Amino acid sequence: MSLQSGSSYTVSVNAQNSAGSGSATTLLFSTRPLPPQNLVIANYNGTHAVATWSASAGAVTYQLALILEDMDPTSGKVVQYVTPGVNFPLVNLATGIQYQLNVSACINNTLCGNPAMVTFDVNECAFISNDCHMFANCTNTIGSYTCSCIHGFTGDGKNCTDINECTLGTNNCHTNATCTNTIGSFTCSCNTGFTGDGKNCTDINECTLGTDNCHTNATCTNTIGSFTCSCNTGFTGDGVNCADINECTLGTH
Ligand SMILES: [Ca+2]
Ligand SMILES: [Ca+2]
Repeated sequence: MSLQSGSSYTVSVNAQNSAGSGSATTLLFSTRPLPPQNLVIANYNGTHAVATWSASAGAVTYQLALILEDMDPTSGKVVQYVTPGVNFPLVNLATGIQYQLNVSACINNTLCGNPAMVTFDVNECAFISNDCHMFANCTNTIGSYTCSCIHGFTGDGKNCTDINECTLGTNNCHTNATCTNTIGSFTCSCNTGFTGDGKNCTDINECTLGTDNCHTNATCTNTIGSFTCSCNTGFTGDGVNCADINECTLGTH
């Protein structure tokens, strides 16, 4: 004979012999319900939450036990029996505590099945003020929380200061670029005479681009990062200004 959990049964027994049947003896009994399924803490809002679960077959009431951090089952405080109930509000939760909620399905308030269990705590990172720095990430942990500085900042999470990547040399600016520190990061810009995104900088050929200022009668020579001008044969000057040499006057003809 197979029995279902969370069910009530009646068994009648009577003895028989050739002379007939005796009076029946009746036994009433019930089987314990299975643990509730899908027990979760939902609608979390700071120090308030709602425990929800799926109904157990045969359950008339549910027994809730809220167990605190030390996890000693004997410290579990029976919250109450809820009827019929597949949810229960949890209020005035305290920070810094790990909670365990046990929910058992009961046929009556004394015949309860094994509990479903869920652990939870107050999420200090949401809804609750915490002392993580404005440039830190807050991570909830069971019973507490941690703070860690975000990328580009250094510190213990309660205090975070900008990392100067330019003076520390932890930037990836090109050799021919200038690093500028910013709050949380840095920028790279190619130096004069170079072009690129600051991470890669290549020489500008001012001579072929025609952006040089060499004189009409001078020859432009590209250099890495700059260029030079030199007056052509027959002219004198610094390359930017070239004057004709009067070979007749100078007697160099
Ligand atoms: Ca920085
Ligand atoms: Ca150049």
